Amino acid sequence: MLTFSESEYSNRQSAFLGELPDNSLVLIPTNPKSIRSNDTHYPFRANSYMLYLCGWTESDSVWMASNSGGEWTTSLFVLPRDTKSEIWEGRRAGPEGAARDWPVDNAHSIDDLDKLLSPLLEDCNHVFSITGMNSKIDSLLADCGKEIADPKPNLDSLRVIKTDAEIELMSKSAELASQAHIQAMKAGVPGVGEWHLQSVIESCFASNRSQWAYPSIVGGGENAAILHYNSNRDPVGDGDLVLIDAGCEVDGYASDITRTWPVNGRFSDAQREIYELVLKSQIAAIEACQPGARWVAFHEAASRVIAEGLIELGILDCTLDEAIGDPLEFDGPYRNYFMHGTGHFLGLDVHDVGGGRQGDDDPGPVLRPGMIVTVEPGLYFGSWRTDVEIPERYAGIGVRIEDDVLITKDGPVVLTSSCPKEISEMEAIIGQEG
Ligand SMILES: [Mn+2]
Repeated sequence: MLTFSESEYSNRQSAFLGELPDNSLVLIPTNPKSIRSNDTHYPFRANSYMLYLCGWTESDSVWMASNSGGEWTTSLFVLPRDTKSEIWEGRRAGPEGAARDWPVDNAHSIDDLDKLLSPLLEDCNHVFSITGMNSKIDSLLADCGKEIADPKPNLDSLRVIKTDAEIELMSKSAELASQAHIQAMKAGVPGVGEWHLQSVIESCFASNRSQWAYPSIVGGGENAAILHYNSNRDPVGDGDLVLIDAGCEVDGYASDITRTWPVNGRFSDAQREIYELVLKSQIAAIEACQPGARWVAFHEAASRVIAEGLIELGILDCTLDEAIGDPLEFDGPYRNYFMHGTGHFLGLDVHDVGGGRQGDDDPGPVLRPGMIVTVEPGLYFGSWRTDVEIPERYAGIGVRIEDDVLITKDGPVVLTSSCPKEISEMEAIIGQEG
């Protein structure tokens, strides 16, 4: 089943292929299946370029386009029908189904790839392929004696601007993740297991025909100050905050939300001071997500508020300029407690294409309508840390707040706005289950 209309895919294909020279051959392979243990595989998920160009979700496949005759012809090479394999592994569309129901001109068995590819490879002047994804394709291309160009820059510049149909799907993904976080807040109670909150979140995903977009992070107490904590095996004590960074995938499109709240339903004074500061910085960063703004603008907005706040709370004893550091690098001592970027692109990949890693020297793109970014400042005071002085009042606190934001010509639109983040809103629903 195609996620979008045929015309959505053909528009994407024409926009991509229209920029390539005559006599080109393009090969986009899927990623291989990977083994989890012995003969058990991780669930297969087709790579996002394949999903973007034609919505094909089966493994062991290649999307191909060639314009040797002037016009572009697109093909899928897929696993052939095979009753014995299908009994064990599931039904296949096969080349007949692929040609009939997917947005390509024709389709073939993957077993015929070598045979059909070699004359095309010989005749074409330019070869484009994503290498490093499929070793079989890589070795086929290595033998052809031609330079292999990377099509990702062309594809990424298209993928980074979402179409109306993509925005609609991503809004659904954002709304489902918002509801899942609300369910988790309702299940909050002193002593609740991180794993239990994880199950509430992921059950909400699964019961809505979705799944996680990345392993859910549920960190209580000190675990909230570990950025990629996801063992989720500790109980969350009375008086502790829990940080939940969890998002789902709807028809391939990710959402990515973080909320931090006290499992007993009441923020302590110290927790409130840190939380309000992170929230203020997050709201300032969202406001900075304006069309035409430089990529780093929202990181700078968040950083400035955080640096000011750390001085006001007495955590940093210096001037604002000193706290921020180099005015281009933003590398001052506020980074001791806010050590990641303020956001990333979001789409088919949770850390989507389009460039712009914040916190290093990539100047990144300019924000444009149709882009979707996350905005997620945080502050972390892990008491075990030895790299920096941890203020006693805040020791053990970790807070991050993350929303998904669509850039429009009229400014930022928060797609995850139905997920509460004001203290009073959250305190009213924590533990209200049943
Ligand atoms: Mn994120």
